[in-house]
Amino acid sequence: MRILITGATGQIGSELTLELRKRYGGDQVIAAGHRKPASEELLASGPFVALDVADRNAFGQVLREHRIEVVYHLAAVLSASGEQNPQRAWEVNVLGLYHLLELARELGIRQIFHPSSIAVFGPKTPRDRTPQDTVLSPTTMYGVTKVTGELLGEYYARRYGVDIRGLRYPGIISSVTPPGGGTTDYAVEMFYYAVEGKPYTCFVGPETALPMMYMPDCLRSALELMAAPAERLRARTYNITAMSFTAGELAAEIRRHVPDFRVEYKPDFRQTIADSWPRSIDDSPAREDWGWKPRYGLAEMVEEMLRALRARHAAGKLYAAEAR
Ligand code: AKB
Repeated sequence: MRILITGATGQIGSELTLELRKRYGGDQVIAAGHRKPASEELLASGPFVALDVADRNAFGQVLREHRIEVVYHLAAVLSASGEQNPQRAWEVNVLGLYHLLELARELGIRQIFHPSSIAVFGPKTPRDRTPQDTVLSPTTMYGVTKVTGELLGEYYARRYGVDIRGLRYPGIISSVTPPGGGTTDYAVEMFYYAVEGKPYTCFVGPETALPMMYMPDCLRSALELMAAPAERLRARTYNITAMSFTAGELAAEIRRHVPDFRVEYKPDFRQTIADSWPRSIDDSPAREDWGWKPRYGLAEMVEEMLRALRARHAAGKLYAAEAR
């Protein structure tokens, strides 16, 4: 199976690339990104190509040259960056997907994974245990692009038989590549500061609750959805979650392991974005249709995050500033 991962240098892409290379072999999995990977392992374990997904010719060339059959299309501008540059968010998130869908029908790409986000929801959506089928009326450009992406995918599936599948990811927490430009990034940054022994200034208030997921669950959910028999799937894009906590609860859980960790709260424009998103998600359709079940809750995730980041810190390979 020849696989392409766009956004391969990003938070999810960098780990998904390594996982897919373990399963299918390094040469079968092509990593594509708009910048050179920071990780030596990513460069050493298989091919890397530079790609701007908004450039249709370049996208087509990569798909043809590498005889790609399956695409994990992770390239995206996230919510906070999207508010700084909404035009670029549209180009990458919508135009990039549109090019891929057109190329998929032309070249007969077998399967596409395209993540969506809790950002498809907005202030008019019920905020607790937000259901799968509900109001999709986001107030961020990122949310607008993700709703558009879901609808485009459904159209191409119905009209042209493209097998595209997606998940509405919550905030993803990981210890390898820091996220960039998201509203949920504080939930990763906090760990870096705690491990470095530095106080952290959090850009949302302590009462802000959002749904979250630890990276191993995030990777497994994508791979399980892609492997699910098509006839079991009632939706193209599923709600998915693992846990929900407030920023204050996360700080308190970290403090159980790092007692002198200090957090100051200074909400900025990202507070408004967080306030427009669900506090918790109902992912029962994913559980019923393809057996989704998270393995990590808050306590297990915090323990593992601290263990992984402390090891990097001890090896001199961790800088709190890199998480910002
Ligand atoms: C963001 O904060 O923008 C992302 C997301 C929830 O999609 N992490």
